[in-house]
Amino acid sequence: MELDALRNRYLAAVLAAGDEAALEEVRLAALGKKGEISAMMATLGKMEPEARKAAGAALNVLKDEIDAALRAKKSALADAALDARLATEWLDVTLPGRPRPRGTIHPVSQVTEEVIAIFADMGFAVAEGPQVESDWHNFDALNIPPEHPARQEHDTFFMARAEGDTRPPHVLRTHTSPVQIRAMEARGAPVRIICPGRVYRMDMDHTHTPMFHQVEGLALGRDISMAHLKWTLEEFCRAFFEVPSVELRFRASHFPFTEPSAEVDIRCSWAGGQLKIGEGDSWLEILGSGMVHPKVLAAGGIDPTQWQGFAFGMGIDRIAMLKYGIPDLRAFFESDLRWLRHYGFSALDMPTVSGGLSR
Ligand code: 2NL
Repeated sequence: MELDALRNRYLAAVLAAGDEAALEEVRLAALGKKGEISAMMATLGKMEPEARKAAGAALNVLKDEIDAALRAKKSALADAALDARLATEWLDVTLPGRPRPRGTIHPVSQVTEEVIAIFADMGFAVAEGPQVESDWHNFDALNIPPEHPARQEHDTFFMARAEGDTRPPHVLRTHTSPVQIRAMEARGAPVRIICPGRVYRMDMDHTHTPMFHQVEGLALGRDISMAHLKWTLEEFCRAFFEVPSVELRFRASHFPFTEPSAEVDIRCSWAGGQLKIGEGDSWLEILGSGMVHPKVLAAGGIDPTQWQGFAFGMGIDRIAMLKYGIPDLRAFFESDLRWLRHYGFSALDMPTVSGGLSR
């Protein structure tokens, strides 16, 4: 009778347990080391052999019964918990996919990477520098003294000066040349670098934007000559425009920072209104270049009696337009998504000289 009451009480408690923790409490109360059934088992030793046999068997049956009920309830609780999770964590796999908006690589970024890949292949490292420059790095060091007309031609943006500060104001760099001055100061010679980046001039019309992109190159050694310049630029143009051969024309020119100086044209054709590089009877100006002026070497801390070399500069936006047939410069900086989708590149097609530049 006593065991029946015990059985009913524990089986009811098992049924009533709402979660695994409650169920574990029931198990401990009944079958735990200090549980009620265990305590009763401990009293068997003091019984007469006949009574012990009967009581022991009954207790074992009861223990097995409660144990079975506990297991059944435990598995029922686990099933219920899984059902509850499945009820909330569902996914309608028949829904149509929602394509995420996908960006593209801007033609300026693409062309910058192409130019870097080509020059890296010829042993040029990339150098970068500040866009707000000292007047000295942007002009004086490049043999452009204060009264030089080139200062006016550059349509410079000047930074605000503190009240009473009489030093020349800093400027938004008008070319990436100051990066090369800094590289000469920091690395000395020999050196082979290219400097791509943003430059600023106060100019705005069909073919000019107040911010545009330039890449300049510098190679200094004991006996680097115009011949090296010519080979380097031919090699660059062949790789960049992806044509088997190019013809360049060097026209005598003038820059304050090079002597001699040359503007470089590339042979092209406009037949049918389509620009074709490398063939035809027209010439297209693509860059400026020359042998670095001794005063510029000296400004960069390099002895012009020991070292010499070439430098060149070109507009990234301009060569991007030529290569990819983009008609309007100003659209480059308008952030028009339709334009960006049309002229942009896939992020997965990083340009390499061996793998192709513009697949
Ligand atoms: C152009 C012409 C040029 C350079 C840039 C340069 C830099 C140093 C020393 C000497 Cl540190 N020269 N740069 C030389 C010749 C031409 O750019 O038409 N750029 C768009």
